[in-house]
Amino acid sequence: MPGLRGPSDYSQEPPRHPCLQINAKASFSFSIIGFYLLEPFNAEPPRSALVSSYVTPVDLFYKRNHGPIPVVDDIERYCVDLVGLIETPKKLYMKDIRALPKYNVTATLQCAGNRRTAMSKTRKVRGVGWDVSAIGNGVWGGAKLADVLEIIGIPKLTSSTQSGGKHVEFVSIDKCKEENGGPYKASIPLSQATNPEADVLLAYEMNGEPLNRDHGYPLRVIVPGVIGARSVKWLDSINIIAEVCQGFFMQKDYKMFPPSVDWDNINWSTRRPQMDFPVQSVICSLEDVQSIKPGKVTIRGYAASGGGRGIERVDVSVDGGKTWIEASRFQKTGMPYIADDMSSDKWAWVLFEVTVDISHNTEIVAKAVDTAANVQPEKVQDIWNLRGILNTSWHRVQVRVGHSNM
Ligand SMILES: Nc1nc2c(c(=O)[nH]1)N[C@H]1C(S)=C(S)[C@@H](COP(=O)(O)O)O[C@H]1N2
Ligand SMILES: [Mo]
Repeated sequence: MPGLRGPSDYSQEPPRHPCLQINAKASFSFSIIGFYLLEPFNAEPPRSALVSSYVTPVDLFYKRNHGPIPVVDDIERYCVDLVGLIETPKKLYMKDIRALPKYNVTATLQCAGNRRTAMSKTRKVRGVGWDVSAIGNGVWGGAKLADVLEIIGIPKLTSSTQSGGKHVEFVSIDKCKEENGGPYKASIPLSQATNPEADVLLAYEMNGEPLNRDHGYPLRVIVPGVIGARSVKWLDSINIIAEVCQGFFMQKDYKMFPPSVDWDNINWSTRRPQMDFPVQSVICSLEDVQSIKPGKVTIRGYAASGGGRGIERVDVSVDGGKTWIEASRFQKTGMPYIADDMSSDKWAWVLFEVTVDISHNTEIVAKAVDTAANVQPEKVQDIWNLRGILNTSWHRVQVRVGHSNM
């Protein structure tokens, strides 16, 4: 959109919740307007906040950026350009997008770098360090991309257009150093974009409120079941293209490499861009090393899988993985969670809970199984990769039991 570009410095960042743990290099600069960040704002809530509610409050939702937060102050002028391999390019204004049927989709967004810090402890990786909270569950309100694409003459369930369009590229307003000052971008297959059941949204609401600046105001893409990197914020244009997007974040980042590949022998073109996220679970009611009193302890956490797969089971061990007990799973209170059932939110995480008796120092472990019977890998070493993505290894916490006379 002409004349609408993100700021190139961090002097216009929005206010943020003081509970968030900032993971960017926390360097600041001073100007007449005060102190401001020199790096993209990357922050996550304390893990205990994640299990306090099924829907993550907006101010506690993790924030992952690659540049300054854009300023869109003239919403009347804001529009999305639909361009590329289509007959007639079109501009869609907010009123056009709001005129389409509105859907509310409950979907979990997870950064591919979630739990990276734990992976880098076995062997160094490159990337922003995240603990276990680069994930959140939101209710996203907006138009379906499948309905938007129909406006430009691409019918539902199309995998290829007559002019050879096979992918849908989302281009943002922001400016990123990885793109040499250009915008963040990503693409998804046209077949997914035009499938109404894939629930890909152009969202203008988060948890029933207008999207805020940190999360993509005025409009962002939500690609349910896929790593967060493909859910482009601050949408500027939608480009119908023949090949997968050639941007940095599709081609030189967010790809899964085997442990044998390091920075001296990497060939980026040998791997595809990561899309669905694998099965994951994390204990959130205990810190990595936690002191507790002996007796009954309730262990709580989240489990999620990509591609719309439900969570079939969450196993918890209180003896470092020798024996397991099954945790109970829930989404909405008063309604039993049944994996892959119509009554469950297919794109959303499942919270789990189990009460155990603990009398001595031990390691507590969680692992989940999804409806395709995929299981989390035991050891982080086996899935180590140089970018430190998709750490879905068994989640472990150490408990130190303090007795009353201590
Ligand atoms: N325009 C734009 N979109 C973006 C990003 C970005 O830096 N710029 N980061 C991506 C990544 S890596 C993630 S994990 C999610 C994070 O979304 P959130 O900040 O709303 O939690 O946004 C994605 N969309
Ligand atoms: Mo991410």
